[in-house]
Amino acid sequence: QSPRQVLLEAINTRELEVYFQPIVALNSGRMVGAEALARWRQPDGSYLSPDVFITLAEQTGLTPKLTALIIDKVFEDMGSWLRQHPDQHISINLAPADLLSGAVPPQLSRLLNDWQLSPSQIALELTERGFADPCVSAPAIAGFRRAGHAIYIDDFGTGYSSLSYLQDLDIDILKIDKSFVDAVEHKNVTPHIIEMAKSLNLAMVAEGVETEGQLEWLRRHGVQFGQGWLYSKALPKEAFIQWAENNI
Ligand code: G
Ligand code: G
Ligand code: MN
Ligand code: NA
Repeated sequence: QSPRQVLLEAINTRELEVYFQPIVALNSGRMVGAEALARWRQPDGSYLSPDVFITLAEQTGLTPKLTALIIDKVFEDMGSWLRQHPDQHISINLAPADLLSGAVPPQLSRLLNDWQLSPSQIALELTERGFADPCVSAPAIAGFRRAGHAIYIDDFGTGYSSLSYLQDLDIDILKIDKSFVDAVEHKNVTPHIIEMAKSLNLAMVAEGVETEGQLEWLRRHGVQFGQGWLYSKALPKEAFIQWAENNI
């Protein structure tokens, strides 16, 4: 069997799982939401890195199927919890092919209606790579915004999106890539990234926050939100809900 066939089988049998990593307001330490992260457990019990199978999906045309399963599972796992916590949200990662396919907006609209949830409870994360073709990304983003979803730019600082382009798109939040968070106490690039976000009037989520020192630095520099192992790793549904109950 080819790697593509194995992945397709795992999608069709709904074997892929979703974990949830809390996103926290840095000043209060309170949770504001979570990012949904795909996980694929192998027969030997180990987990294959999403960097591997997300890339495999992108290279073999399986992204729309994979994304549809992840979105289904986000609602299956968290729909009822989101109903009980209307101020909380889950952010879902989309790949460039998801913007092209056009399948995500109707799926979200159907599930939000089934679960009677507000579109503000589902945010969408797009990487800067996702902007490669503005003719595709601009209308897709506009559609999500019209439907009431927030848009997060993932891995901000690692790509090449021009500031004016980001300004034209109706973006809500920039996620500062972990590599810049790692560097805060030693290098000088991160303040520039933060200044860019501020000049665009965008809020920020710092990714990969691991230490109190980083937390202090980020707070001092006006970064509002963060996620990382300092708070919690990505957790399966039950463990996540338990963590959330203690941190809302
Ligand atoms: O945190 P983690 O190691 O699980 O994530 C590795 C990479 O895989 C990250 O860049 C993350 O954005 C990406 N990723 C995780 N889950 C998904 C998903 O459901 N869809 C897409 N497109 N990317 C994902
Ligand atoms: O969507 P994105 O590619 O940004 O996914 C975030 C990735 O970073 C995931 O692989 C997630 O598991 C990982 N991650 C999240 N928090 C931390 C952290 O504090 N430290 C490290 N080393 N990795 C993290
Ligand atoms: Mn992400
Ligand atoms: Na990221």
